[in-house]
Amino acid sequence: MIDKEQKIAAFDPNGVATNTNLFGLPFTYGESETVVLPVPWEVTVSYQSGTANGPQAIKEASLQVDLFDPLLKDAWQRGIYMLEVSPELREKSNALRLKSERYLENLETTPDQAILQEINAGCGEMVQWVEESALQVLNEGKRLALLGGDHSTPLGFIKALAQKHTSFGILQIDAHADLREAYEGFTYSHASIMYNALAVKNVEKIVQVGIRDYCEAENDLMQNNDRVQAYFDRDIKNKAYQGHSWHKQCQSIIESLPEKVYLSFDIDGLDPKLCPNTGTPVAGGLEMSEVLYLLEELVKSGRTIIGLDLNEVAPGADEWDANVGARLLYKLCNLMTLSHQ
Ligand SMILES: [Mn+2]
Repeated sequence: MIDKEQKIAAFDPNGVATNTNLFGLPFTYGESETVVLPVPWEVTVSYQSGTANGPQAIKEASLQVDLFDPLLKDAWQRGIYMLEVSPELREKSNALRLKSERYLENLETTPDQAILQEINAGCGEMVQWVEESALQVLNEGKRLALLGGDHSTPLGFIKALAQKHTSFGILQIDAHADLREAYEGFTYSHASIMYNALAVKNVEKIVQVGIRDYCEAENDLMQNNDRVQAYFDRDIKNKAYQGHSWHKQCQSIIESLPEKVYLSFDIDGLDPKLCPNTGTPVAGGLEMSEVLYLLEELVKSGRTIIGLDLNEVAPGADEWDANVGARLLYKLCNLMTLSHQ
């Protein structure tokens, strides 16, 4: 049995991947500082499906990601280990998704309350499973990145973090506000994740960036709730057109956040050219370089990323979304590590 030091000595970070682990890294769970929890779940997806395939597709695409990170010396040596995709969870998502489609077909006429209850109970079990899985990893002193699935998946993780931290903020990158109360009747809808996060009292503040698709009720909530602060895509772009630098805009976004930050990254916050197959794409949005700059500045400010999720990545036929998702995941994990130094 060779130990981690021997694996590091034997591994060529400049060569092609020689195994099928996430990012082709040679380490076990025990040898890795960061753990990726895949949650292949898409029960309440509204438009395009496929996000449950995200974790597996990202894992496959991750073999192409170069391991050098100019910000974090020998980043790969820290170890990032992806847990197995749970086939039971995946099957449960598929079964409930079929029911959800049938329920939505009759939503305007005769919605089936029994099916709705069953879906809500099943989603509640997923939230519970994520909370328990996350706690197990956190209790071993590791950092955790959750990989969705749709945007309903991180609620259990946020609840787990609330057991570890009395107060923290959420930085949400997203096209949507996700502040709907039980969207379409679904308590744990992807469109309700931040509404549900507000029920966790340790969540001191939710700072939203890139928002460009939201309803009037969500707008009211954003305007009237001190715990929610939105940086709309329109305002970000307008300020840029008027000569305000992205650097300055990033500083005010970061100043809105407390010291401890949970990052919830919905890939649809990016320009949809980077994620054309995501569940609910919206024109506009952020460039990869803009988002990474924001996060680098966040880390530079001294704030700590206590956990993160990347969700709504659906691979599509050409795997482009998974390619973007894999590179993004590597950067996010490294930034989280950097924020703990
Ligand atoms: Mn979202």
